[in-house]
Amino acid sequence: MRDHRGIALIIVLWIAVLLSSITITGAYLVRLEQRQAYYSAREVQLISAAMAGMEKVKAELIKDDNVYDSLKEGWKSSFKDDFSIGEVTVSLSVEDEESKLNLNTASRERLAKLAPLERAINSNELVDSLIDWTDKNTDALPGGAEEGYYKLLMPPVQCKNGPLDSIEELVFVKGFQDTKVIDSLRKVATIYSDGKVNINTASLETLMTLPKVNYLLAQGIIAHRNGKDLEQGTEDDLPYDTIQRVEEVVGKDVYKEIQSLLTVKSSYFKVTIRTSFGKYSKMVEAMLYRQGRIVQVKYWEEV
Ligand SMILES: [Ca+2]
Ligand SMILES: [Ca+2]
Ligand SMILES: [Ca+2]
Repeated sequence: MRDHRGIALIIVLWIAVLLSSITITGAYLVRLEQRQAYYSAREVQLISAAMAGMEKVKAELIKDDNVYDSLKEGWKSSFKDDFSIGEVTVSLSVEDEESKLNLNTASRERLAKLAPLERAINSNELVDSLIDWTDKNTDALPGGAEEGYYKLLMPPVQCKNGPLDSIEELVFVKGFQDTKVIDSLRKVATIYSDGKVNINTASLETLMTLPKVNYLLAQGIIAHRNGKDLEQGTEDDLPYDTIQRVEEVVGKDVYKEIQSLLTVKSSYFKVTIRTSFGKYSKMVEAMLYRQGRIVQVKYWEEV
């Protein structure tokens, strides 16, 4: 009898242990589900704030004066400081793609003068390979490569013989396997403009790719538009309202060489948005295309 009681007690204890472990597992599962729901709600909150941020940029671009585009205008200057959307902090920056050199349309001379390509040890290889990759013909330049080279790779690669669809595509091009060059190009090169450079927004690196424009002239173009305080994007800036106005700075001869490569307006605007709440954050990149008063989203990418 005593033994039986003992066994019964053990069974009860075992059942209690089993039940409690089931309860623990159950509670754990419930907690995990709650946490997942919490994560995705947080994610939704961060993405919604990023979308709201992008809408603010669109609104600025729609109300912007389209005579020229400069760094003191609302699409650029309104986003210098972080702002809040609900509980989410939004850091946002806008760059016009016309401030950069278009890799699909630039001449060999200009590509060779673009800082990340000019400074690379294998500069000739990079420039020739890029041109061979995008030009329609199959004749390889001295430092370049065409399908004969790419089809022997393991695995073989199809030589594009057409324009780049993204800067990242360069990773397939001969000589570009050092991704540092691609990273630097992301800041000064584009594939989105019509090929003309906006003299109101162009960086020093971009301006220095123009024929006959050296460091001093490029500095001069920037100093002139920055106004008296020498700072860009401030109230006293003096944007070029027409391309002719740059002639005063560069002189007649240089102006004749570069005028067909210039613009004072921009159409493509890259928006980089970081949203954060506590330890959670999200990065998004979007490309906006403006035509008149219409702004389209070309891509939206979580990075
Ligand atoms: Ca404008
Ligand atoms: Ca080719
Ligand atoms: Ca200024």
